[in-house]
Amino acid sequence: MKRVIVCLVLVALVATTAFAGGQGEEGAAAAEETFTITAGIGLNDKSAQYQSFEYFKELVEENSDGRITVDLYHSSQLGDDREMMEALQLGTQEMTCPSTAPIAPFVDGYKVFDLPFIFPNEGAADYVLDSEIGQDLLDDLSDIGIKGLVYWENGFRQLTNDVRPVRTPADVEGLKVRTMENPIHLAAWQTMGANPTPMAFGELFSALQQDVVDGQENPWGTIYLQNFPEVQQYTTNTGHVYSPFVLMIAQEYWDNLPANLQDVVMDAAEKSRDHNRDLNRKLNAEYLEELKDVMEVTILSNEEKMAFQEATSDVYEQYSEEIGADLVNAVRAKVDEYMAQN
Ligand code: KDG
Repeated sequence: MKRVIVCLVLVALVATTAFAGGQGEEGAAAAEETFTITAGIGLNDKSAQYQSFEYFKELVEENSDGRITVDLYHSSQLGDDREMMEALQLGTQEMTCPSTAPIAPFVDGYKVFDLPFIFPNEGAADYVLDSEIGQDLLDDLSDIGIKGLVYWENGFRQLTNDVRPVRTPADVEGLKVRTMENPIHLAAWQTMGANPTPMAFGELFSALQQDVVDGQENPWGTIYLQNFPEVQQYTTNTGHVYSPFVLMIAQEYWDNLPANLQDVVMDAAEKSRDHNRDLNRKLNAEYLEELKDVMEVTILSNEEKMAFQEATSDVYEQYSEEIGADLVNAVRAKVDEYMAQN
């Protein structure tokens, strides 16, 4: 009988300890704070940019053991690039990924990427963006309450319009071209004799449809996936500007993330950068082929492209001082370094 009582007491003790232990773990888990990242972009959910955000989400949620949830929004559901950056500053949204052009009104240095033809190819762009020059510009965002994580890719921008095929700068004369909200883009189209209008991306399709503007410029993937061929007949591989994307997060939110979760986010940002660049390049090439079936595509020779480069070269002088001549020269030197090695 005594033995039975001892056994019962022991069983009760073990059960109580196990329960208390379980409760302790649950208690600790409950005490581990969880986080939500609300992220928005302007492009639609078929874009390489959205697919890269899905990859980022997967990595972050898995590697944080569910402590961070990423909620994604596309098609300017949360606003345009400028509005979403302002939301990061206000703390009402955590992440976005704008082109560098709409960042330039916040931080002058970003204008360097808007100089026409500054990057001869994607390799040179990667080389500059992933160097100290690119990192310094990411760091400069902390002055406006934003942490720049890495550069993704929007890509080389190509002209579309609904008036005529464009083969020379003279063909651009008088065209009403929508540009991103950036003074250098405006100046470049003005020097070619066009009539540029800055406009948020979310308004672009209906502006083309209603003939508020005759044309616009964006990479092949965007032209195809945003259904621009429905409202645009002609496109030319002007490749006049390479648009980087900046993956960014609200500085205050970042500062409040525990260090191990900051590592998870940074690691996912870097992995998704490589994923994004590969995917974007593959899709841009594929969509150019698709576009040939639905638009009149003009492919310029290198010489013909040079005419566009010459026609826009005044913009360098006009803006060098504002951007910082040292920065412009540093980017050019870095591009030359890349071209000498490749
Ligand atoms: O998601 C990115 C878009 O918001 C925008 O940056 C696309 O290149 C773009 C444009 O023309 O506005």
